Amino acid sequence: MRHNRIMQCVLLLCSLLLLVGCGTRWDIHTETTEDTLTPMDDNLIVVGVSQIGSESVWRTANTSSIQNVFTKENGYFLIFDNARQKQENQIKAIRSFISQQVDYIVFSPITEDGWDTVLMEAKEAGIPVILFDRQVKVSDRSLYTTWVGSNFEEEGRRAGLWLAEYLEQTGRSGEDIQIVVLQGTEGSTSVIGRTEGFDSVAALHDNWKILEQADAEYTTAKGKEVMKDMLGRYEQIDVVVSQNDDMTFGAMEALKEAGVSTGVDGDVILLSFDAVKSALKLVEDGQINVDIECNPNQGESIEKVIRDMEAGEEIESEYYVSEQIFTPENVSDYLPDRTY
Ligand code: GYE
Repeated sequence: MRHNRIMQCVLLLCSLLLLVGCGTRWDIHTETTEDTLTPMDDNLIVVGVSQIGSESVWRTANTSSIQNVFTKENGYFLIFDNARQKQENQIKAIRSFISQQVDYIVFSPITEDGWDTVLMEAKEAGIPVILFDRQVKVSDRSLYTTWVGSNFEEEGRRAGLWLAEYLEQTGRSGEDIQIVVLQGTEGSTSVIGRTEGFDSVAALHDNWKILEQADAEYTTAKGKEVMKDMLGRYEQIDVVVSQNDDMTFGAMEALKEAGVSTGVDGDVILLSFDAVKSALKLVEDGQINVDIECNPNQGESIEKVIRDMEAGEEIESEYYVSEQIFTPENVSDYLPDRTY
């Protein structure tokens, strides 16, 4: 059965390639590795993965964790699509997976809305859907099997609780604190959760004033642009909360160009999220005060779900990955072994 399906996949993929002319395989947004085009034995599980894009260091690590586990050696035929930050590309990819009759559809929805129709098509095709990283808002929960990712609201809370403790430790808990927030992709689960979590702590501190929360799209370029604009509009900024390290890198460039220092002995307290290695080095240097980890290594958890489904095991409605926070006091213990 799987062998026929796979041969259909190969034939369909070849016909799709013909349709897009002499262009490379990548014209249809599907970065197909060599081995997904070779004839497969009939025991491989066909998995279609729609990834949001390549917007951040975290996303690259997240993609690697998936591609490293869904290999032929592990018993999988992987069809991977990079949606380049566009929901319509994800919907196209999911429809392509359905027409190729994959065994599982795995995807990280760029934003929470707009998925009911295509997920109903997958359900009608009898193809289980597993979400990772971000979530969907749908009218019928049965449109997907489960979700693997982070507790974003807890991440936001951790940032707020760390700031409260830091201000206490530095004798500033009674001061008026002006805060700006660089948010990621509007409408994404990580932004919604991190914002709600941080705001829930900020609401306990009357002396904290959140001046603005602006969409900087989780990218370095936009992070720099938005930070520069804020610096031009606010007389006093005491804290910058940046919802991923890539925006933090851009914000630090803008702050530096404005002659504003960050971190332990800086003018501005800087909180970041993701905790990728390059940012943790800045924590160790004291330029970032705290980095709230968001664990991108979700591939193994997703693969375990599929293995359990293949074995007819009970599946949970959600699976959380483990995470912590990093400060100049503890980061050196973890940096040497950090893989991303
Ligand atoms: O923080 C960011 C990526 O949804 C947790 O998306 C993910 C976020 C992550 O672009 O780097």
